[in-house]
Amino acid sequence: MPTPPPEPSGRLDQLKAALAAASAAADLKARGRFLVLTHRGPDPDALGACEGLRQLLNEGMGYEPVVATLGEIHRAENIALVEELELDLEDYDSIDHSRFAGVLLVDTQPEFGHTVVPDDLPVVAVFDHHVKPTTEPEASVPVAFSDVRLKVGATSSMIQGYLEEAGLEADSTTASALFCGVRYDTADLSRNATPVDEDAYLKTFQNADRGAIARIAHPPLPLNYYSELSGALSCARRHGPLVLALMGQVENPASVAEMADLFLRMEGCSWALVGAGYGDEYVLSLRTDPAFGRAYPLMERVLDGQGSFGGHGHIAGGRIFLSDAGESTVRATEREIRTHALALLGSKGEDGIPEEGRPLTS
Ligand SMILES: [Mn+2]
Repeated sequence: MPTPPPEPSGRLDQLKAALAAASAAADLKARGRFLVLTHRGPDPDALGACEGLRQLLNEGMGYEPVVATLGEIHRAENIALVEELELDLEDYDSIDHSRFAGVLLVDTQPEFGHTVVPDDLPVVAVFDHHVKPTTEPEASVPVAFSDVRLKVGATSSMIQGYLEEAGLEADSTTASALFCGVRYDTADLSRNATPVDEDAYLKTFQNADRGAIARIAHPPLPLNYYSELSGALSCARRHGPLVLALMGQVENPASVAEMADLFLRMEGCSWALVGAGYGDEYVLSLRTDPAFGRAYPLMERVLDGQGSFGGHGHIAGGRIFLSDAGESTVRATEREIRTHALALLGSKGEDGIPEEGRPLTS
């Protein structure tokens, strides 16, 4: 049964009770063992929250947690985070479910499109800060303990709160991972940040490995980053406040978010939408200027019922499954996205913008 949102001070006790009940109900060999999962292709906030739960469950409660991830990690910062901190991540696809009493899910919710939860294990706890898309089905997975705080900037901040409530100080690896989670989801507390995030950012920084977090912030970049940057610069078009770049097929899907971040920094850009085909998926990133509004409703209208998406504040990501990876399918998808994005401009009263937009370079 889903529980109502807990009172601030009661969360840790409710979580402990849910874990104890799940452990007691499990087979002998699975007792005390929990699987910590997040969304596909985890970002720093997801990884930070996983590491925080690892320490909370292990040191704070004497359980054996295993963190497992699904999907490749592409973004250079995220790869650097895993490597610099030597995170112990198992591959979701090779997990033996019978070893576990239940699942804890962070930075996502069971019904989200980019998330897989085993159907043979109970979901004991969910920690998240994302809005549930209206296109997702009604909650169908029962969750014993649910902590979803839409205003909080990072799930890592929420998990730091649990560590503190349990009287634990994050160790260097955990603190570094949590700090990166808060840092990247809130752009160093400059967006979507609440007092919970400020507190977590400052406290985790004290125990973080400063050399590691500096190297994570400036990771080595693969060669394809530069070729995709070149491609994005030539296909990007300015449509009044919108910078739209639909890049065709890419080698590295992380380029999509990279370029969206880069374009949003352009003077006069209030929102940036970047998309590219990667295998049989079309990947999208949308960023908005804080003064302009939230990213999530825009992404919902750009997708217009297709694919899946998620987001919070000024960041949204989406994906559409393609019937094939061929160029004509990618082009057709891009035409549709472009039409939807430009229709949004119209509805915001931006007249006089040429239909084809303006290139960045003449
Ligand atoms: Mn997050």
